[in-house]
Amino acid sequence: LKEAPLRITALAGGVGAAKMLGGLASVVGAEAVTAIVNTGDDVVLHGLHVSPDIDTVTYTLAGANNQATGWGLAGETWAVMSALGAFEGPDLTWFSLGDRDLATHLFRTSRMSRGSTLSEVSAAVARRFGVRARVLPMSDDPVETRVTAVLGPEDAPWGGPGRVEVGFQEYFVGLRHAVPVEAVRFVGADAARPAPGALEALEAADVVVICPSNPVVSIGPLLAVPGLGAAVAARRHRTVAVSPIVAGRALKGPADRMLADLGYEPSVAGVAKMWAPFAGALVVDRQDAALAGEVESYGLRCHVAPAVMSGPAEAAELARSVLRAAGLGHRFGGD
Ligand code: FO1
Repeated sequence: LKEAPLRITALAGGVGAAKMLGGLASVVGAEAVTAIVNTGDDVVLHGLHVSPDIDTVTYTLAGANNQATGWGLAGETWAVMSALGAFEGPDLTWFSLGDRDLATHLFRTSRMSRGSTLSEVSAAVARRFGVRARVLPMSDDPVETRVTAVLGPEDAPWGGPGRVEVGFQEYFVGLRHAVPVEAVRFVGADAARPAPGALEALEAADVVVICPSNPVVSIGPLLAVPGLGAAVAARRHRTVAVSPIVAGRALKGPADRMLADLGYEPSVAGVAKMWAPFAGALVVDRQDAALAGEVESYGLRCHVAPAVMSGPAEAAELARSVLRAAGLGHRFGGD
């Protein structure tokens, strides 16, 4: 009996999720993968709608991403940014937009100004880059992640010194996420509806993967969209999370510091506590093998496997570990 093709739906943020998705696509085929991507990082700059996590996922699945930074396009040129920097007045180049990346934002902004939804534009960008996986925003409605941080005098351009609420990119790029975080909120989440196809993708999935992204600001906004969090929780027995924290540290970005700032434990145990309502299993790196018992005490099966994706082969191996943790190892020639 020819088994139906596997269907994998992944909750994705930026760089770590993009690598995970690349690994999953290489194991089960890109057509079997649906990514539901965070849009809380989206920002309007120079009048252009920029969707960093959607673009990072799309460019990475296309094999077109800048390997050094993890975001933006490979082989980029910066003529527009350098020309923009030549003008007087406040710095307009703090968020680097490459010349070809700008075309994506021009296309997205142009199409949305004529009534296209973010879902429609994201599908068109994926087609243009030859991406066969489905790339869905978490919602077509605006959701804006805003961070309350404690700024120093040197952060005067961002409103410092003192406690200031800034947009996510002001925090992540402008302030280099180098400031303590006091609170995070997702403006608009309560009124946001899941993007078309997102709920169906969660319900139809043989396995739902919570990618190794920042639990607070990359997966958090997605789970805050009414209906999405509940749909993931309802599939808990078929949901596998991959820890973005290895040996107490984030592999990239501020996740460890942000978890600690916000009162969570920056460890696989802290991640297990956060994902307990949503996932039946957590994949942790071998460096955290000693914490497997504690992870399981929170009600998740703990699967110990190499969880640092230093290249495509490691990402594919982690994808196989995720599928094994979901009990689907037999489906792709795994054990
Ligand atoms: N991250 C930076 O640290 N500096 C940048 O100048 C920058 C520009 C940028 C442009 C387009 C894009 O899609 C992503 C970009 N990022 C930059 C990364 C971005 O801030 C993060 O990928 C996410 O928002 C967090 O996952």
